[in-house]
Amino acid sequence: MEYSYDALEPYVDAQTMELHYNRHHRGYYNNFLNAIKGSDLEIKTLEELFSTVSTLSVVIRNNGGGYYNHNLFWENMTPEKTAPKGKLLNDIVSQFGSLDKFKVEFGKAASTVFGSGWAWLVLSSEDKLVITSTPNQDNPLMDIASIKGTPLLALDVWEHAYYLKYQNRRADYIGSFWNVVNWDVVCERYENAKK
Ligand code: MN3
Repeated sequence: MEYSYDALEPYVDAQTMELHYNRHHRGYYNNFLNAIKGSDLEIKTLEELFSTVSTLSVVIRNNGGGYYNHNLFWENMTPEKTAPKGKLLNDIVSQFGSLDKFKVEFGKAASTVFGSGWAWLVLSSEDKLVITSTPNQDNPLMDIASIKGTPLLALDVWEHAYYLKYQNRRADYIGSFWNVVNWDVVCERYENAKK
């Protein structure tokens, strides 16, 4: 992580960040490394592994996904104030009507995940911006995902991501998320995905 545990206060509290990064994220990482240790999966990229995840063990799917998803999530947040711009902003407006409408749609996807999971903005294989969600630690790069694409923005809606500060008010956590989104990173991912 490129910022301190308290950097996203008051939107994401320091205690949540520390537990989330140090315990949850580290747990996925260690379990993933143990699961692939000594196998030919060690030399594969996570993207390669996700593309055939349906043939692999559920331990690899859950922990490889957990490791990868959290890396994206830390990276697409920042204490700096950023805003979408350029091609990404144009395409959000042309596909969702406005940035606010996009936020409403994304929020709906995040709030309707039943139980634990993630909300995503992806660039789909049809070259469209698509909002989707996945259960558990699945992600849109996985062959089992109902909507596949390149992840541009990830939001963790597991209770461990918000319960200490927001308790059961997931909608408030989702609303706060917009204050800490690193749009520079999202724009960069979009440009790279378009290449
Ligand atoms: Mn998490």
